[in-house]
Amino acid sequence: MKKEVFRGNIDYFQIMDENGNVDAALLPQYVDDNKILEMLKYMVLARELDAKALSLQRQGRAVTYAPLLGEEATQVGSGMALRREDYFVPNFRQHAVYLVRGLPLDLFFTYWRGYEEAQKIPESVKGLPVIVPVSTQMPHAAGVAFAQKYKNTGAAVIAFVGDGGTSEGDFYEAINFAGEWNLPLVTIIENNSWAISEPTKKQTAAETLAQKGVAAGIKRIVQVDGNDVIAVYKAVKEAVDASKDGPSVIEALTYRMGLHTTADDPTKYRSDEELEKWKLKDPIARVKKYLNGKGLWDDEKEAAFIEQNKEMIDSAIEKAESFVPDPKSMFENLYSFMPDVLKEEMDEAVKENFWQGDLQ
Ligand SMILES: Cc1ncc(C[n+]2csc(CCOP(=O)(O)OP(=O)(O)O)c2C)c(N)n1
Ligand SMILES: [Mg+2]
Repeated sequence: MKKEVFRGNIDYFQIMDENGNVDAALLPQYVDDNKILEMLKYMVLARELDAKALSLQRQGRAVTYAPLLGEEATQVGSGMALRREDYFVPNFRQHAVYLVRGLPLDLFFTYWRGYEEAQKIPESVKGLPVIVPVSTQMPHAAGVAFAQKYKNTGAAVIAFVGDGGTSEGDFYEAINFAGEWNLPLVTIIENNSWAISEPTKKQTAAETLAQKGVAAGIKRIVQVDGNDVIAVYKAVKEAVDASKDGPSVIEALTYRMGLHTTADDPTKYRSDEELEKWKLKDPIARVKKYLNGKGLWDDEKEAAFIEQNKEMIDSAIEKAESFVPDPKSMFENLYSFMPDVLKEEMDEAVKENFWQGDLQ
């Protein structure tokens, strides 16, 4: 006897193409021009902040930074699709999600100046701190989603993972757990085509990263143009709305147009032609074309908007740069209670005053 026991498929969709043309059949009713304008403004602001953080690092005023250039649509589209009660779990590149969720900008700059104190994320943001060890955020995200289900809060948890992150055991464990427990977990694979110098096609023999969710028994799986903010918004909104019925996996196809981090030089491993090809798919340019055609945006409006943000950004940087760390926090935040041996080290450090002059 022989019978088919499984068959699956993954759909891809794009709503706004590279030229700003919209597929009217796919455009949801809840996305009007005002919404699209709001999306554009967040993306432009995210790019402005990103450039500023990069420039601060180059001036020695920030530590290693992971730019988001090129990934604005994936992050803004996702962030805007969340409801107030939903949580998000980032890795280390989702600055625009924090932005949309209202993280005070001085905390963004303070963290990237190297101060963990800025990782006490305000409760209203409903986001976990930046997580650098690849994919370790995934089991945490599944745990937060389990808590929502257990407490019956109705909230969804949106977890971000990179293409490289989907090769880690933690990723599979988390989505397997979410599938088995039918958790309100929305996993967004931010496939920016590279994991440092490793291209996505070398990560896996699978045709898509989205299909990894199939093995976890996850029913809602989709691949979207991650440079199309409307497609991302729709995919995440639908996943969030359906989260009470179980988990989703969304693969957003995007491109890291900049550096992996400020410690990286991508010219060593990728071609200019590839970058040029992706510049034509810029997530911001297509929305500008669309809104320009409607008379809602132009270069003048954009210049005024960028200028108008400057004061807010500069005062956030000023606040971040006036932050004076308490070196005791190096010791205090390691354990829920402090072991004696650590306390001895801390007391000695305080007595010796060993950091004076180094940190300020
Ligand atoms: C467990 C672990 N292994 C290795 C690293 C070093 N590392 C930092 S980012 C990165 C690549 C991540 O690629 P991806 O998941 O695609 O995210 P992206 O950086 O492209 O946003 C690696 C290998 C790390 N931080 N953690
Ligand atoms: Mg990547």
